[in-house]
Amino acid sequence: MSPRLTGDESALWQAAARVLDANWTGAATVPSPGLYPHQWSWDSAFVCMGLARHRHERAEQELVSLFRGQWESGMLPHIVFNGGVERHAYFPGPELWRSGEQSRAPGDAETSGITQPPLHAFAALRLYRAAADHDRGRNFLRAIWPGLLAQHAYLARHRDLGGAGLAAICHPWESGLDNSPAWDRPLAALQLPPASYAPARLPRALPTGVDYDRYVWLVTTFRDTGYADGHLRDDHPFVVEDPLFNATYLASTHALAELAGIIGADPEPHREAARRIHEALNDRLWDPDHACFRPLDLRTGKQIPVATISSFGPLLDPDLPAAAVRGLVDLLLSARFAGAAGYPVPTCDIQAPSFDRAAYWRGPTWINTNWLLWTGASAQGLQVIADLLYGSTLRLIRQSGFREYFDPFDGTGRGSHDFSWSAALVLDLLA
Ligand code: 9YW
Repeated sequence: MSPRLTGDESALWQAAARVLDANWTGAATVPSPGLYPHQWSWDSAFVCMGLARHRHERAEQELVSLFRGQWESGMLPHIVFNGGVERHAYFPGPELWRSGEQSRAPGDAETSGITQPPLHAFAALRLYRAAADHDRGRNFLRAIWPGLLAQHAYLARHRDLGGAGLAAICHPWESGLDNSPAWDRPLAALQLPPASYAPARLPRALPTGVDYDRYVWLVTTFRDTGYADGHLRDDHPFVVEDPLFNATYLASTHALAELAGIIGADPEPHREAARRIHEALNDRLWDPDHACFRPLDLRTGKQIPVATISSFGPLLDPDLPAAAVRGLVDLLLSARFAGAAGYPVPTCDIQAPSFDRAAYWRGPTWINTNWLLWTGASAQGLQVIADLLYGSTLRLIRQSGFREYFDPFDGTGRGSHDFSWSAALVLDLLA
């Protein structure tokens, strides 16, 4: 069902809906059929926000399929593999993760062994709000509630490695921003054994070579402990508190409090959890000298200096102090992030030596991060910024289609075509 739209918007809506229909497997949506033939966790949350506007039942199914991959510990894996796809269609596939050997992993689905930004309670709340039938919506929430609670309990119990209330990531892939320059330092500090990994054939324009060696080594190191929580706490060499990951954690924790109210559960524990995350986010990841948020490397105890798109994540915090809002707005509108008039936000500071306009999360602009900033700016009452993000994000799609990512200076489309979250979030923007 499409909302009342102009002719041009209606054509865009139909095109976005066609992409999502084509990428639907019958149980879930793949990010891109050729490149990513499985189900990814934060992709599904974004897809759910779009499907909520288009095919409500499918949006519910999307989340249900994802939570089928949830581990006994509550860990929601970043990939749920599609058993119907040829085993070598994607690397790293189930053979790297070996979830089948883990008693805590589900018996009927192969998955990865790490997680991704926890946007799912936030998505479930938006899904409920978009529901035509609220009784039905409430029933769905009751069904998905235990999975959401377990996901958050896992993060609080097993990922609060700094002890202050934030969730730490143990792999760049957990951030969703795989090759962000933010991870260069902690990756460079890893001591890899010689020839730990023979590079596989990578049929994709993704980070390769030395980065991939490090990514894969981090996985095998964790996997070979049986994905032990104690290993993450005591030994794992990559442990970082990331602003964007924790901003989604906070937004979803607030959403849990609201969802609790809707289904008749107690919202107070979630409000309390949100207060704790908010405080830790602002105490630990805010850099007052540079007026922006930065990841904290728990192995060195130092903040990571480069400013990236993640620095703006805390705009999702409804209680963000006014000084932080001002600092982020100044940075966003400065030549470091608003270098190209008419195009939305690059994923890395344009003036940083590591910026690369063509390289994935090292510079290009992405629909999902623009959407998160748009959502945050709208919630902060930053209407002019929200409108700028809205217009420039739709401009990318009108100019170049539903591409995976875009050149931040001229809007050229890059990566895969018909990318699911690009289409889904357009539906949400237009609705
Ligand atoms: C990979 C699926 C995923 C996203 C990540 C993105 C990329 C997969 O694709 O990672 O092979 O590196 O970085 O955010 O969830 O769209």
